[in-house]
Amino acid sequence: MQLPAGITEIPLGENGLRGLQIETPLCSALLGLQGAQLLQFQASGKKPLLWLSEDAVFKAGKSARGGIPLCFPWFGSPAAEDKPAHGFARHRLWRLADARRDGDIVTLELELQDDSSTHLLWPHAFLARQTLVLGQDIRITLCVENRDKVPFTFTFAQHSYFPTSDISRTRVDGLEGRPYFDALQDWKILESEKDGIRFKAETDRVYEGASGHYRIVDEATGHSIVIASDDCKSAIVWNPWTEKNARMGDMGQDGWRRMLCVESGNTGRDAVTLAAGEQRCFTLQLSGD
Ligand code: TA6
Repeated sequence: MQLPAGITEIPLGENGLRGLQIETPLCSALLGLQGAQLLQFQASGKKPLLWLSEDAVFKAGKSARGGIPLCFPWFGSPAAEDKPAHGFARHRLWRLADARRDGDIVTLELELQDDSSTHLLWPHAFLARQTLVLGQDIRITLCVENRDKVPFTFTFAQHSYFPTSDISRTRVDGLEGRPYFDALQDWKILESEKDGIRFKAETDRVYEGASGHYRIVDEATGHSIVIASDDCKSAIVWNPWTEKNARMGDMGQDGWRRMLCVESGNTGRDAVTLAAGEQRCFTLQLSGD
């Protein structure tokens, strides 16, 4: 495919993965073709909007630690031991269906279709399309089409990694007082703080039926990140803190201090059921100041 000016295909790491480097007057970005994973994004004159681990690993079948991995067609750890956590979409090579530039706005469309190997994990015919519109902000839209003869149900999350100067001075607004499932306390249902979420230990919370609109405030610098979606009703808030960071091996030295995940999708009771032939799309907008 002939790529527009400002978009260049480049190698990612040493294991044969490829990516697209985007350089325009509005932004600089890097997209991994494995998983259609936006890895880096920085609008001109602003701070990086996504966090990518200094120890991120680029190899087939493993999603790089950071950016926005897509968890699909399930979020979380499935009951079956032989199935990957967070689905298989982030481990697959997506087809670049289109790359456009309108002025300085870049639009990338990538597709993932079922095949015999995905049927072993999830016995359905589907087409997933991930469209990224990159300008001063990120707009990412996942469309899922049921190409099967029967309905199917899926869950998903855009597993967004964001930077912060100091997690202990970071607040997440928009989930005040809401109930959440605490993944660290056997999914016990607890209530969110009334004055915003702060981080004092490993944090792993799943919210369902939430608003889709949140703000991350870096209180040390005054910078904030706005997360907006009318289609994603679940939110997952995660920081691995010290011990899990050390166990993970690709978080970098003390990476946990400078990142958090506020993920947007539809999980649990927000799961999506599509009739045969039906398609639904889910848009997420990310912006920084
Ligand atoms: O979204 C939070 C979470 O489910 C955590 O429990 C942690 O496992 C994180 O995702 C990262 O998962 P990964 O499979 O990418 O290492």
